[in-house]
Amino acid sequence: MQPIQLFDPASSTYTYLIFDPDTREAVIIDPVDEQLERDMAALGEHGLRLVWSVETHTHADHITSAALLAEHAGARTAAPEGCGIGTAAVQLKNGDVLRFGGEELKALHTPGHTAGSMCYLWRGNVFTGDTLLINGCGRTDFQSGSAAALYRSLTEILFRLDDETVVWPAHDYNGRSHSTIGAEKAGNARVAGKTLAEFTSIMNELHLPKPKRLDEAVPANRHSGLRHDAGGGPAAPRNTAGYAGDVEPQLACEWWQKGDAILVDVRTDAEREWVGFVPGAVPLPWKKWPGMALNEEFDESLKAAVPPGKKAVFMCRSGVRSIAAAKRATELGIEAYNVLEGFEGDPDENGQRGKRGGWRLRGLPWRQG
Ligand SMILES: N[C@@H](CCC(=O)N[C@@H](CS)C(=O)NCC(=O)O)C(=O)O
Ligand SMILES: [Fe+2]
Repeated sequence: MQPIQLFDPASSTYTYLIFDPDTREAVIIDPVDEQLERDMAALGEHGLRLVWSVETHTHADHITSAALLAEHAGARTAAPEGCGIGTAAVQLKNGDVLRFGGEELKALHTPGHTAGSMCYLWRGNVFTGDTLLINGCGRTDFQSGSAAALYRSLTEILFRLDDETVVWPAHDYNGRSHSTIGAEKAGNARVAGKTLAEFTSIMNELHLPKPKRLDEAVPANRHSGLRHDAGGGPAAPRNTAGYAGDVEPQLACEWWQKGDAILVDVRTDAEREWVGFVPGAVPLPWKKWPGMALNEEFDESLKAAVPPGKKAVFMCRSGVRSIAAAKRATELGIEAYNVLEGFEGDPDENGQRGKRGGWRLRGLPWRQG
């Protein structure tokens, strides 16, 4: 069985979907935020239930959709422990195994492209991230990269796998899809037959331009792709594109209690019942993801709930769906805000939600469902 390989042309990134054919539980590796709609469609098409969203490293060239997939598809997030992705629910160590149905994905710590980078093994396949590319390898000139560490990871970890192991990289800039350990060991232009000194000198002479989205991508990817600051922030609304602004839960509550705003809870009925709800908030589940057909029922209920002249503040679990809903409300002519950190807050380093904020942990009104 082969992984499903998906390509993002803007960043030349490969995303992989693998699954257990019996239970249909699936894992996605290195998803790209702009491709959320494609990936949701792929899950639907193959009848898959996404249980894990996994990163090979903190990407510098695109933003992950891990947080979006957690919200929209219910995936748990996992990332290498050395990558500074504190929002990932599981921090992977070398040798750790992620289970999906009866299948296992095994993490191998392969530092070099970045200090935390990992590769993942599954049924004779290795997902090499930017550690090993086809006839190439990841650069080592930023994000705590190290040519010496990469040389060790390539020659002492990856090249010791069986020659037949199929190599699935995170990028290819020349249209190639996969390779094998045997082929790379024999012919990879940067590392095959090279000494450490030769490899280091090749890496030092690359002089590649900095990835165009580096400054935007790295901070966002450390928060699983959430673009807002998970640590709190200013009390005043922050400007955003496509809706009126992001607000702290306290400010949203103040507006709502003064009668200036309607509070709209876009979580599903099950989430509200299970986790807790805000008495007086309008329940209006947001079940769409970007690009999906608009839902007239949502629009009509929203227009009925928000009288002219009032603001609407949208809340979900951690602040992803609420942004989508605030954007839609804006299109409908409503002054719409997003409640930062949602009801439960982003997870902390240990996967515990709410410690960094969120409506529930800030002493704002709520009740168990
Ligand atoms: N041109 C791309 C960046 C390409 C790039 O630097 N890719 C990284 C992976 S994130 C790399 O390691 N490339 C190795 C190589 O091109 O040899 C962009 O602007 O986003
Ligand atoms: Fe990379």
